[in-house]
Amino acid sequence: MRTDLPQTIRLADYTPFAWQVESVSLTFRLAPTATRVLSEIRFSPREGAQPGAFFLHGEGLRLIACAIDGAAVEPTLTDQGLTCPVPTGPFTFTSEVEINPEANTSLNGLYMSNGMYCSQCEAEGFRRITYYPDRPDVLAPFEVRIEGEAPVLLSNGNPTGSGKGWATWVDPWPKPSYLFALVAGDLVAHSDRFTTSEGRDVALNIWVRPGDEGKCAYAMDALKRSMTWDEEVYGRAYDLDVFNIVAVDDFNMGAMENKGLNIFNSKYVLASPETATDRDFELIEGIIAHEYFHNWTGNRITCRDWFQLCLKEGLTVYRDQQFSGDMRGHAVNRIDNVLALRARQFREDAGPLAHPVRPESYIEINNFYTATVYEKGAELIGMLRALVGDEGYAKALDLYFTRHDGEAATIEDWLKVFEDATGEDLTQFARWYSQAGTPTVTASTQFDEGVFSLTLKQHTAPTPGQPDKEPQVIPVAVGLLDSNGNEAVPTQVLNLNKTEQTFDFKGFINEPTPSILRGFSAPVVLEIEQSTETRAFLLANDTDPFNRWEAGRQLTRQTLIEALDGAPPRPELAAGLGRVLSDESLDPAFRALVLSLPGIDDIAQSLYDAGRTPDPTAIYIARKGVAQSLAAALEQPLGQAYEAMQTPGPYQPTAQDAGKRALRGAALGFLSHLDAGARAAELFAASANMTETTTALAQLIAQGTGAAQISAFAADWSHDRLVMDKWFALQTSACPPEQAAETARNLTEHPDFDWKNPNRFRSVFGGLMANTAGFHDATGDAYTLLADWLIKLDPVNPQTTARMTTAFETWRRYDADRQGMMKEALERIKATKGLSRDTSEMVNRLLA
Ligand code: 0A1
Ligand code: ZN
Repeated sequence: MRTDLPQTIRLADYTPFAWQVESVSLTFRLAPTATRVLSEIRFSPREGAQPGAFFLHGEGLRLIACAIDGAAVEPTLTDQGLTCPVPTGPFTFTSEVEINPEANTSLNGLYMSNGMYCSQCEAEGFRRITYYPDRPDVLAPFEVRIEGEAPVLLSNGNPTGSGKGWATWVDPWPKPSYLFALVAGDLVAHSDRFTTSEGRDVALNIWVRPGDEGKCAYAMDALKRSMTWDEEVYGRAYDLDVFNIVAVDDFNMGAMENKGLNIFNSKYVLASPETATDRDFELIEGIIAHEYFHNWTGNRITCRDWFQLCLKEGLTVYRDQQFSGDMRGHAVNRIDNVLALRARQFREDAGPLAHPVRPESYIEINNFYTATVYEKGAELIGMLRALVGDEGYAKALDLYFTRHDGEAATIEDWLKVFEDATGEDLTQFARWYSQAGTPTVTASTQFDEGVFSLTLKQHTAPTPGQPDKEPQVIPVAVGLLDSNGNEAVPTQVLNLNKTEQTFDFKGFINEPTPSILRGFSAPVVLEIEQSTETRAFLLANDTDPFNRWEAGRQLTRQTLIEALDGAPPRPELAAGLGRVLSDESLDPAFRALVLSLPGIDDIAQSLYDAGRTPDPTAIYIARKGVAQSLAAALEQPLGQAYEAMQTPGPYQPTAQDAGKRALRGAALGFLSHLDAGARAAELFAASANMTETTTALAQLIAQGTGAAQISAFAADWSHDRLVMDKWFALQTSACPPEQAAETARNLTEHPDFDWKNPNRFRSVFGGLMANTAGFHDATGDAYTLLADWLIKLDPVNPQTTARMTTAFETWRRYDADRQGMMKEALERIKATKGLSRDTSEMVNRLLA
């Protein structure tokens, strides 16, 4: 029972822990319903600290006994932990507790998945395992002994011994408790080795359930490439003798960077050409890299408190994006990242959940693993780099690693290394960490007597708790093109740091065309009045690939909005897209991105920003109409691309082949409007890889003609959980909007709908959320269905429930009827008796 109301935790209240933890020794006696955890923790008073009451976190633990220096103590227990009197000098605290992993459905702490023991401790799960100062600024070396029947018993660090029914591990690197991990089960390894630049011979293992060992090769290869890359690009080598990765089916997030023992959602490890798509391979590569890179940015240097989460996450996302760019091509990678940023982070920043990259308060920290902390956090690093240059960045990072290795650091520490390494004053830049909201940069131009003037204004709309914003430092990369499309002024970074500034470029005879915010040099919304001709000119000529794509995007967005008002697509659009489509000098992956139309959610936000009330159903219809007319105008080159982009021979998950398949898929998407899915049906029948199979199936489902293929797919793949997740997701995400809620409801009645498995739950309901017109269908059926299921899931898995309430974060955009129905759904969730702290914080913020 909770004895008090949920508390707000504030950055301003930070106080250090008054004791140092010298060492931790843990013994686990594993049993599914009654695991015993014995701990021995050596504490000593921290120099200069003011020892207050001694408090250890602990939740859901049955205390068997505890002692200080061997003498039994009777602590005061609350539902959050224990307090007891302690000696003034160093002392050893021992305890024995009992926990029930089998009953733990929250997947937080020690739990069971398919008979395997598995832990998840970030952010505050360790307190569900034993009594401990469960905060990231308490670092200690850990020794672990595991006793259990499972053949494989794993923990952090290096193995030091094992026998029948036991194993011991020592992790010499002091770490916070959120990086602790334990896995025990009947697992098999896909193994390899890696020799570091420092000459350390490291054993690499990917542990999976028997039968899955044939699906680990790609993840292993990605791991070795990540290790090499971090040595070459950041000078960071691995620091233990083993690196273990475990794949688990029941997991709330993507993966977790526990020291020396990364735990992964199996979806981001297991892959074969038959079962995984190009996108799966790309995600596996990126997430393997992300977790590995955390070893230095997160583990060796960790966060002082959870407000500093972006210190490890923003930087690690930035690093994994750099890596993916190096592996797969920077232009396409940047566009993909910006698409994701706009879809998730801009949406968050524009709604009731907007918060700064470094929030100042929270109720449940698990609700702050957000696109703002991660993706916008990464954008801030990219801007810092643009401001100090590549060399300054490298110097600052070297200083960061030497100065803070082994520490729990803050954003102030991070900015200070940049200031010390480069001499820059980053006082104003720091506002990016404390001000929420996406700045709008409005650009206008003037040409007068050979001088081209660019005026930039910045404005950030109010966000919850932040009515007024100060101007930020915005690096705006700009280039100027002459009338032949040649670079008249190559890219330079303008430093916009006032509300309004004008930048002059001199010496022109004819007025140049500006290409602004090249490479998306800052996470802002750029507003500029441009004619259709100018956009078409930039789409044809811009030398910056990001802005070339962006020009096409602006054209398609404008066309979609005009189509809503009944206007036919402008001919410039089909002509511009046709040229890109057939330009063989361009990367197919880039061409596919230029051809992809903005989604319904994107258009809805644009309309809302322009002061209109979006109707998702109308946008769906207009978008379909535009796609049809583009398909008709470009039928011939689309058909050609569809034929030319085949990838004969065995499937290869390379960026090159994936790009061809992406362009082929984009062409198929248009052509399906003309042939009622005939090509898609052919492709489905002939396909030997999951990318083409799912591309074809999605088209058939969207056309409403896929019943036979849906059944065939299920018959082929009912034995494979990850593939069946796709089967569930495709149906809810791709089906015609008026069928979405009904499709989702029917799927929840399917015998394989294991709703306690987060991947399966997210397949059905994440798919429904992604079907924007379906989710917002005027009946409100989807709102009701989702609310019903969130209410059901909350007591079982609060974290996943809370995350999925974001389906409603755009509710204020819509008309009164939809608003009323969404509000009612949220109110109903809010009124649920015993609602978790996680979900309750989210619905309160959504409704505020
Ligand atoms: N640190 C991990 C993500 C993660 C966060 C929280 C979790 O449980 C609440 C699990 C994983 C990462 O960035 O990969
Ligand atoms: Zn991370």
